[in-house]
Order: sequence, then C-alpha cells, then structure tokens
Amino acid sequence: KKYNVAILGATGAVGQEFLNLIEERNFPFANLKMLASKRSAGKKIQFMGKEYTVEEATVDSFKDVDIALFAGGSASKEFAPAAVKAGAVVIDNSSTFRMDPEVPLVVPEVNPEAIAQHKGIIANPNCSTIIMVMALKPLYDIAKIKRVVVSTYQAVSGGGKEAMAELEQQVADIVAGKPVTANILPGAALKKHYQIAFNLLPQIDVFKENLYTKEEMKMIDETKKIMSDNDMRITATTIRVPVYRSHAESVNVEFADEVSVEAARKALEAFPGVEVVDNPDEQLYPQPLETSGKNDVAVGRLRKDYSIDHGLNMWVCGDQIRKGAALNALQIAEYMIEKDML
Ligand code: 11C
Repeated sequence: KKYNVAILGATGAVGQEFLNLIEERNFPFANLKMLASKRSAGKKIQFMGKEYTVEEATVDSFKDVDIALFAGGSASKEFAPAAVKAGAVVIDNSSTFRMDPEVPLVVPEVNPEAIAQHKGIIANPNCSTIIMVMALKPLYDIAKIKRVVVSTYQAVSGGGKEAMAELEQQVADIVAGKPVTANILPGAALKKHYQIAFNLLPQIDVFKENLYTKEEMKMIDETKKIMSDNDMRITATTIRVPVYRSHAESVNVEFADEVSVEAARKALEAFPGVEVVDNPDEQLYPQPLETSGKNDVAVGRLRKDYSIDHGLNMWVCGDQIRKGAALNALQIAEYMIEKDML
C-alpha cells in the first residue's frame, strides 16, 4: 500500500531532510505534495527524478492526504486542525501541541504505545529532548531515574537554514578581516542578536518568567511526558555553539539504585537507534562532526559520578535534523504503517 503525503515547510532544513529520508528509506508514498508559505510558493524542487512545484499551504491543501508531515513553526497551529478535518494524520514537529494531554508526544523507540491514543495529531518532540531521551530510556529500563542534569551544546542548524548561513558568513567575514554582522541568532524574532562564530550563546529561544529559556523548559517538560514520569527531576541549561549540525549534551543521571558503567553500556548498546562510541584508550567518543548526517544517537564518556550515590555521566551526540526532527517523525509514520494504523 502507498500513501499520499504532504510536507508542510518543504523548503526548510527539516523539510529537505524529510525528502532525503523518504528517498533513503524507500518510504511508500503515492502522491507527494510540497507545501510552504506564500513566500516559497512556486519554487521548484527536484525529487527522485521528478520536478515538484511548491504550493502555498491553505486550509484546503489536505484533501486526500493520508500523512501530513509538518516541519514546524507557526504554520502548524494554523493548518493542523484543517489537515485533521480533511482526514490526514498530522505528525507535527512544532511545539504547538506537544504538551496537550490529548496529543501523544512520541519517540518511537521510547514510547510507541502512545501513538494509539492519537486524535489526528501526533507531536514530534524538540530535537534536544529526543536526543536525550534516546540515551535515558535504556538506562531507565534497568533502574529508575531520580534526577537528570543536562547541559546542551546545540548546533546552529537548530535555528534553521538562516542560522547556518549566518555562521558561515560570520566565519568568512572574520577570516577576511571584515566587520561581522549578526541578525539571526540567538533568535530572529529577538530584540538583540549576537555573533555566534567563535562564541557561545547561553540563550536558545525566549526567556520564561522562571528565568529558564523556553528550550530548557521543553527539555524538562517533554522528557517527563515522553517517559511518563512526572516525579523525575530534571534541570537543563541550553547553549548554542558554533557547530553546523548535530546537538551534543552532557547528561548527568542519578538513579534510585546502583547501575554499573558496564550495565549502562550494555543497555545502551542493545537499544535500537543508539550507538555506543566509548573507548578512552583509543580516544573514541561521540563528536558532532561524526554524527552529522547519521541516524543513530551516539553515547560515550560513560563514567560514574562519584559525587552522589548512584550517578552516571555521559556525553550524547545526535543529528538534530535527522533523529531530532525529520527521521523521528518519519519513524512515527513508519510505525503506524507497520501496525496498520493509517
Ligand atoms: C534549536 N531545539 O536547536 C531548537 C529547534 O521546539 O522543535 C527546535 C525547536 C522545537 O534551536
């Protein structure tokens, strides 16, 4: 069986990755609709030997669509209800519906059972959340996790194509001895912008009243929902780094019981979608350059945290446009196809 697929936000970084993955994974599509905002409508996209014209998304775009892959952003709120009404299942990469109790928030390796509860929309978690829970779940399966302290090192591509272009331009300008301009990061809609090249920005998204950024609160709230554990204590600091692609995270875990490094390694190795890269003797550890363009989340630097009773430190890297966004969404669709849920 083949399915009619629509991609909303086809011209962006996540939209483009949807196309790469649909081809790579031989996703069973019949018709493919490329949708975007008015600004991108009319653009041509070459895909699998065919030319597609990007159409402006409207509430009428979803007739006969089985699966609507939404790349993210404010368009989701506008178009998801219309797509559902038209009979499509929406897999949404925006933050709009993630914390809605009616909407499953899914990482297929972690909580696929939540998909069955959907009422038309399934939310794809935030990229840094997905990458972290991929490493937390196999550990949680051997011992309850009491507390997580995470610090992220997030690539500019999390901020979209424009943020990547900004880093490239700034590096080129600096090397050429030209003045540097910053218009996008830490966020295009923010009042102030700062140089990311050769710098670090401790702000991803807007600040909330509690002094955390929205990105930090996403990691906290979404992780609890995906792992179905509201008692888990989590604190997060999210940082933008001058890396093009792949987010990295330093994750400190406190368990309720003892977990040896060996047991943790074994559990991580056995988990689908995780690759353990951890050999200090050979200087092997996950690096963003290595995980870019790959599907697996890499985990390494496994070691005990001797400052608490049952603690473990690890370093996690994953391509946030793949597993952190497009791949995770497509895996949700693949799961639904496999289980005959479409
Ligand atoms: C970033 N995590 O790296 C963000 C991008 O809620 O899906 C994804 C935002 C989201 O900037």
